This record gives sequence, C-alpha cells and structure tokens, in this order.
Amino acid sequence: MTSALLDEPLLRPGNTNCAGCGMSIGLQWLDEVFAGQQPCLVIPAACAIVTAGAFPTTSYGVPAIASTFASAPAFATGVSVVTELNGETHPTICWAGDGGTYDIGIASLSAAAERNEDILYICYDNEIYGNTGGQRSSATPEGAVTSTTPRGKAEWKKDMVAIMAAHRIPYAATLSVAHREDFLRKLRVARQMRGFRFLVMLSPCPIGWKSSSDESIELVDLAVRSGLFPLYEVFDGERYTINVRPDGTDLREYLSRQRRYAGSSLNLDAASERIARQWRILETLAEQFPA
Ligand SMILES: Cc1ncc(C[n+]2csc(CCOP(=O)(O)OP(=O)(O)O)c2C)c(N)n1
Ligand code: SF4
Ligand SMILES: [Mg+2]
Repeated sequence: MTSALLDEPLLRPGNTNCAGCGMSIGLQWLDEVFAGQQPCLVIPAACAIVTAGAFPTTSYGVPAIASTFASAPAFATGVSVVTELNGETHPTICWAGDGGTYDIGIASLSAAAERNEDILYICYDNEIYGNTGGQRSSATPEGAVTSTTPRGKAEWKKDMVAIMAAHRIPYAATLSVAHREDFLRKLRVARQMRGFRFLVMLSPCPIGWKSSSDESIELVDLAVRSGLFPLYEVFDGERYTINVRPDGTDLREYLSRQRRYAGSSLNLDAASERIARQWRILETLAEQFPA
C-alpha cells in the first residue's frame, strides 16, 4: 500500500450517505481512532459500498475492498494474512451491515471468529436491508414495519453479541452514536488487541426507520436509556462489563418518533417484559463474571 492516502479523511465529504445516517458518524469516529494507521476496509454489499461510489472515484480515503455479500470475513482473512506476511501493520477492518452480519455472512463470520483471525469486525446495524428497499433482517426488532413485514415483524431481534461471545473471541461490544466517549474508548480497546474483535453499532437510518434525520442521535440515546439497546462489553466470551444502565425512560418515547412502528402489532407489555428479562440476564452475567 502506498502512503499517498495518509492525509485523507476516512470518509470524504460529498459522499452519498443520507442525512442523519448513523454510518457517517461511525466512519468519522473510526477515522479519529485509526488516523495515520491507514486501515484497509472490507465491505460487503450494503449501503456502505454504495458510499464508495463508482470506480475510479471513491468516497473512502483509505483502501476499501468490495466483497460478495456472504464473504467479507473471508476476504478480510486474506487481507489480514497478506498484510502480516508483508511485514505491514495496517489494521484490517470489516465494515458490514446487519444483513451481511446477522444473516447472509454469518457462516464466514463464524468461521473467521472461530479461527480468531486478526480482524476488527464492525457491524453498523440499521435493522433492515437498507440498500435494497428496507426488507426485514434478523436484526429487525419485533414490531417494526418493513417492506416485507407490513404489519410489524413478529420475531424478536437476534442476539448477535451473544452469538459472537460464544466463539470466545477476545472482545465483543456494543456501540452507541449517542455515547461518543464510550464509542471511542471501545474502538481504542479493540485497536490495541489482536485477534477477532466484534463491535455492533445501532445505526440510525431515517429512510428505513421513517424518522426525522435530525433526531438520529436522540433516538439512539432513547434506545439506550429505555434499556432496548444495552451498552456492554464481553472479554474472551466470558467476562462482562455493563457501560450504561437504563434510566427508566419509557420505551414509547423511542417508538413514537419512528413511523416504522406506526400501526404495528407490537405488544408493548410483552416487549417491556422481554427487555427487563434481557437486563436480568445481563446483570447476572456482569455480577458473576466481571471483567
Ligand atoms: C447474495 C446476494 N443477495 C442479495 C444481494 C442484494 N443486496 C445488496 S445490498 C443488500 C442489503 C444489505 O443489507 P445490510 O447488510 O443490512 O446493509 P444496508 O444496506 O442496510 O446498509 C442486498 C439484499 C446481493 N448483493 N448479493
Ligand atoms: S438508506 Fe439508511 S443506512 Fe443507507 S445511506 Fe440512507 S440512512 Fe444510511
Ligand atoms: Mg442494514
């Protein structure tokens, strides 16, 4: 790799990301932490690869490889191994959507995690297949209306952090764009580790969430405060730290600001009970197996 791009921002201005897209914030914070290290991004089919633009132009100021949907972790394995064989130290970062992570890429993701490849994997989770019109994914939360769940999704969101922790990878954690210091700290923790590191960020998508683009950060804040999106870390698959606890904010505050929940069949009591149960499990793990 040349150093010609070293002074470029990781995400260039003038890119195609929608206003209020969580990806834009996440990529800029990634840049803050990895500035000067010239990471190589591996990106499967997703909004994030539309961001790259049409060759030979690109909105990424670092090398970015477009992979097939199902195999970003396999591509990244190759990049990481060759980087090491060349005696280079550029970090290899997979930047993938929830469709590529929770669903279509899960086999190659599991394989790379099980081999403990030296990859930082970041899923920007907008809870839909955004790039192709907003179909449901297994990350779509219960009750959300998508183009394939017109009355609201019946199933609860898949617990991807638990799945990744079960691989006993060195580090798994959740990220919130409403908690900048926590977000940056976790990127730094991941940066100084070797092996497979998995981060998932709740990524607001005004188009799919049918929300106002200037409320994106506030929405994620509400998701954290209501307990819907816990902020926590898992070390080696067995030691837990909770970073932010719910403060009693009513879940309705979060739901009512997104038209994807309008007319949905969501049972609020059942959803609140499920969130409370999820927290009892998490608190028990953090108490019994602290980091
Ligand atoms: C094997 C395969 N199936 C389907 C597609 C079409 N496709 C491209 S992007 C995409 C959605 C990606 O969703 P996600 O990973 O959540 O990223 P987002 O678009 O939400 O950023 C789909 C279905 C494809 N490129 N390859
Ligand atoms: S559709 Fe959603 S995820 Fe895709 S660029 Fe727009 S806001 Fe971002
Ligand atoms: Mg998505």
